[in-house]
This record gives sequence, C-alpha cells and structure tokens, in this order.
Amino acid sequence: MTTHNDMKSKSLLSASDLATYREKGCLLVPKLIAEQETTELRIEAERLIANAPVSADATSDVQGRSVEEPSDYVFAKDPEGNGVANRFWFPAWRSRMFLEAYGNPRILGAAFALYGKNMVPFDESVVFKLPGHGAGFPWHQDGGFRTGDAVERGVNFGIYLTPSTIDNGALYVVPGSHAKGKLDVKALVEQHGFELPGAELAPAKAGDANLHSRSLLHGSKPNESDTIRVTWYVGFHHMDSVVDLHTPDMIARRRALIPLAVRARIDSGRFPEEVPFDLTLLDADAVGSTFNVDTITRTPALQL
Ligand SMILES: O=C(O)CCC(=O)C(=O)O
Repeated sequence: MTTHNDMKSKSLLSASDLATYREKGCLLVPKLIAEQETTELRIEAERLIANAPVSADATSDVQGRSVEEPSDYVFAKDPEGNGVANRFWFPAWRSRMFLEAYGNPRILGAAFALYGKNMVPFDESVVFKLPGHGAGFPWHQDGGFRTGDAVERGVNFGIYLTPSTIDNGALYVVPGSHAKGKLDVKALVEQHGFELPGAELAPAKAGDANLHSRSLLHGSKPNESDTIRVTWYVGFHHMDSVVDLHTPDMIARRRALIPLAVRARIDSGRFPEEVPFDLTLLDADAVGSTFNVDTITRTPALQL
C-alpha cells in the first residue's frame, strides 16, 4: 500500500501524456492520488453523501439532520424516473479534508503541466452514483461554448475515489471529439442512441484520474450494480479562456483556492514528507490574496 508520504511533488505528465491529451482530449493518469488519501477521501465523501437532503426541495437528510446549503446537492432521475442525488458542489467549503486534498502537489502539478502559471481553478464537485439506482449522465460537452469553437475550453480531472467500472456506470468518451467544436449532440443521440460511433469506455481504479477536455463528448450510464461510484471533479481553465468573460475579482477569488489549499495541506501535518506544490511557480498576485476562506471556497464556477 502506498501512503501519503510516498508522493512526490513534481509534475507527472510526460511529453507523451501531453501529446495524448491534446490529440484525444482525454488521458488516464493512473494513481494520481495515493491509496491512503483516496480511502480517506472516499470515507469523507460518503459522510457528505449521507448528509444529502432526502429530496431536491428538502432541507434535512435521511437521518433528520439539517443540511447546510441543501441546494448544493444536485438531483437527477434514476432509471425508474425517481429523483436521486448525484452530485454536491463546493467540496472544499463543505470539508477541510477536501480543501487539503485540493492542495495535493500531484493534482496541482498535473494542472501546472497543462497550463503553467496561467492555471485558474474552474470548479469542483463530487459526483456519486448510488448503488442500484445512480442516475447516468446523457452525452454532452461541458458548458455553453461562450468562447466559440476555441479548442481550449478547460480541463476536468475526474479523480476516482472508488473503482469505476462498466457495472457501476463508468464514463464513456469519444476521443478526438474535443477538437470538433460544438457538436449537435441531440442529433447524434437520436441517430445512434447511447452507442455513439467512436465511443470508448473509460474505466478507472480508485486513485486514478481521467483528465478530459471540457469540449470532449462524454456521458455515462446509470449505476445498476450494488457498488457506489464516487468521482471528485476538479476543473481548471487557462487564464486566456476566462479573462474576457469573468471579472478580475471573481478570477482572483478562484485563483486564491490554490494557495489556500496548499497552506491548509501543509498546516494539517498529515503529509510530513511530501514536497508541497511550489507556490512560487505562480504569479505573486495569485498567492497573496486576502479573501476569507468562505469567500474563496464558495466562489462559483467560471463558466464558459
Ligand atoms: O462522471 C460521470 O459519469 C459524468 C459526469 C459529467 O459528465 C459531468 O459532470 O459533466
């Protein structure tokens, strides 16, 4: 078993990884997160999932406990048409452990390998597919293409806290689709159903990450197995994508998550032998903000 302390801080995306990502719009990064931290995050995610409101308009969970910001929990329809929670937003606000995990030098190192000091946090959420009735995600490309057909529209890291298999609703992707601009997904699905031409299953082991371009065509089927699938989504943009669409204040608030998380991780003392992500790689204004923790961890996504 690998522990926290085995992790090294340097970027783990090789030139060949970067070429694959650029060509296909997706990349599996095995063992992005060490086994021990993955297990701790899965337990923490399950605690937060257990605190989901009982329905989309409820304010308490199945045990009658009140839920802070219940609208952060997203509901979708399961295969029987019943509403089922399948995501919560702002994990770093809801959980100190997720905040510390965001500071993981392997996550930030991979984002740095893609975007360098222009990396800007986009948004974070935890997607879960409950055993037996976890809702699927129809085929889609992320966001609204507000930057037109620009190929570079950000990256999502799907970090798996449980195994993701064909049985529990693993992600499907269409490699190369990220370079084709905004696709008529409705027409494609009308013609082919879920089995789109070129679609590939993208299974993962716990601790692995599937990096995918936000322009990549992707989707997943419901979970009809008896095991939960939990994926922590961490997204990044290149500064050039957001600078004309979002205010300097909102961008600064999002960027401030990086130093906040790196320092929280160091202060936790949980990773004593880890080399932290090197904040001096970023511009001074990105690491010197004075926003408070709630402001930083509840800043909404930089949508585009
Ligand atoms: O994890 C999945 O199955 C799909 C999630 C997804 O596509 C999304 O969050 O946009």
